[in-house]
Amino acid sequence: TFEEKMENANFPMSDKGRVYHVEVKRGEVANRIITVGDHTRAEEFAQYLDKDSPLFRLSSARGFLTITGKYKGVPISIIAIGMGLPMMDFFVREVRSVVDGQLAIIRFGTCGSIGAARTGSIIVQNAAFAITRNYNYFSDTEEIESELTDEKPYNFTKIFHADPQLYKKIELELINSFGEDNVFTGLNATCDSFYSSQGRKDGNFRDYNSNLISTISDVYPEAISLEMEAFMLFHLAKSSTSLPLKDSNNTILKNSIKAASAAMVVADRVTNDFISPVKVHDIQKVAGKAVLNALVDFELIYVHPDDDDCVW
Ligand code: R1P
Ligand code: URA
Repeated sequence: TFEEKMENANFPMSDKGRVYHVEVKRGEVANRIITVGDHTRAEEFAQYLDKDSPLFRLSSARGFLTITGKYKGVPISIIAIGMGLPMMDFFVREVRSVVDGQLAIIRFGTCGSIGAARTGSIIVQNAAFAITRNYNYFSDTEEIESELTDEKPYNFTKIFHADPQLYKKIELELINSFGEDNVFTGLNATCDSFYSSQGRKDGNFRDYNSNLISTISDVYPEAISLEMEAFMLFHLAKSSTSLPLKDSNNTILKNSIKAASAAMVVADRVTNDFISPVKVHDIQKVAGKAVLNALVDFELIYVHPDDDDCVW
């Protein structure tokens, strides 16, 4: 357990330099990161890391699992974060604070399909917007039911984009592994609930979401998938500040984080089919290698921490 003395309520860190929720410190996370939701997916991907390099593993009390090693000789971290927008926010901000240089972060998750992709296929999410429940709409049911309100039950954000070079590399590796017919590229909706803001019916709550999927098609006809984290990753990458590092042309590097995302379709929201767990593992085995290959092939500017404790 994490019992080091904590300092600085603004951005809490332990006296040994560990961040509060992910619990890693400088030298424990590489600049190239694959992030997943599920811990077993992280462990499956970790099996591909070089056997002749030591594996660093840290499981935090708040549900983050960090595994750092090398793939084809290149330092890589695989980080499982659980689910949802706040977990992505904790992960990106805390890891950014303990890693020097540029970061390349690829999310590999699962998603629902609202387009042509059937279960078992892969969606490269080259852009994302968020759908959040508009809590105000639910504050006065009488008003809603008499349609006296201008509020809408769900809010849609603008679109944020993946890094174009990074997502194209992932797309190419996935097409090489799964074939062109099984890989779709397009816009993703990141939702703040698996249920209400993804248009699932749940008789235990008044969700006012029976038209949500058709509203998505009206607002963003190009949207093809639904999941719960990619938007926050792209949004934070876009908001990331420039680095004091300079590239070979001596210009200051803008946006220190390069991000991309792909997900396997587990829920077909058109046919209502749901994938079997065995199939998920089969797909993960192939997809893990494809994503690792894309990540090590991506150029990054970084500095090895000059620290005896560095695990890579
Ligand atoms: C919901 O079942 C979870 O699956 C998807 C969603 O984004 C959400 O986190 O991704 P992961 O499989 O990576 O967790
Ligand atoms: N993850 C989601 O967020 N939604 C789905 O339908 C499937 C996986």
